[in-house]
Amino acid sequence: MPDTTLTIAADLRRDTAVAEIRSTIVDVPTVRGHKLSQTSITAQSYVVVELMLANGVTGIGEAATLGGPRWSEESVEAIKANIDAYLAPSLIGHASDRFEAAAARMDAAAKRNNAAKAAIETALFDAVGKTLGVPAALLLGGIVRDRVPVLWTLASGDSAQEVEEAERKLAARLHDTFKVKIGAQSAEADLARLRHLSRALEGRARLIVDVNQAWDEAVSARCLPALADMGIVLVEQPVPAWNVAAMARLRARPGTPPLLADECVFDAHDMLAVAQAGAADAVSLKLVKHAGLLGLHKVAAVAEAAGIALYGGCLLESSIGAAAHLHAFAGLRELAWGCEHFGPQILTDDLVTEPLRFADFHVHLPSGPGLGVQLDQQKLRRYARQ
Ligand code: MUC
Ligand code: MG
Repeated sequence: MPDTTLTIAADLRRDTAVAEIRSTIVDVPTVRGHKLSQTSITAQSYVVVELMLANGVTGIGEAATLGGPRWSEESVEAIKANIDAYLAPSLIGHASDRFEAAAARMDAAAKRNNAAKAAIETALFDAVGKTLGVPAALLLGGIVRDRVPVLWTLASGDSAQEVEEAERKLAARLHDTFKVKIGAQSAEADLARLRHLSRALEGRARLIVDVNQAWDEAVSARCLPALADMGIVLVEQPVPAWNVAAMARLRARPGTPPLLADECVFDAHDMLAVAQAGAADAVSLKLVKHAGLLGLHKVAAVAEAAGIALYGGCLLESSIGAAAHLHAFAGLRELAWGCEHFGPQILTDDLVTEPLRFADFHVHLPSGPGLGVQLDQQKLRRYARQ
């Protein structure tokens, strides 16, 4: 009796070699201005990756940025250039189901460039999942959760408008946790804005803040107790990413709310350093930081080992990138802080045929093989940068 398993595996291997990788820069308008400490946007720019296998199946991925090379060092222009010149060539002919080996090849072809790598690895999981007829989450260890609590970010900078926006999201049963972007104005102005928001929403919603590295240690020491007094339940990246020691000292001060590490944790080594320094209570997991779904799970494993809680982060991805994150989050044993994948809701349009489902304060894992979403070629052409 011939061993058919080996034959099938061999066919799969030959057929699922990477044949072509295509990258497209797109710009999608947002429904309102979105202001952070270091940048302000009225459109989201992405690089959409299409990865074709020898068997004809196409997988998709997305690299998100926020206001050019200002949130991190990557910009869509550089992401496309490095995918086309270095990362895509490193994978042509590679067996697409050899994910870790693919990540090693990309690391040999380019240092960092984590958002670019994440978009390509996402497309690998999508293509292989579609080939095998299984969800990407299954290839990562299986599904623990089919939906994730999802927060909304308030970032117009105008607290009256933000209260109105939060009321609309609460009434629609879409979001009851709100992340407020601060750091673009003075700490005093932000504290006044937060007092207005916390009074207006008291007892009906949870508030967290993201300072996006804008405060130094002295300003943080002065303001963190005031945030706790207002009932802010989590403070994200108050100080610059390099200042892990300050995060640890601030966290040890009485009256400091739980701290969420974002820009200071890109890879598993950063996570270990933050854990050893006792610098965070939680960590924001994002594909653009961890270079892919495998990297995200490695960071999560270090955090879990250190007793650091997990928070499903974003960079305002469309339904492509948000679906990729949901598949990475689906298999985590715990995700104490839910996620912030509101991205598809802040865009005026989406890039997939059927956007993600938001209901009952959750975002739902799309069913179906691979990412469970399909690229809308017409939208890709409409928003492609000429
Ligand atoms: C960040 O720093 O968390 C996440 C939500 C948002 O509005 O900005 C991103 C980036
Ligand atoms: Mg952040």
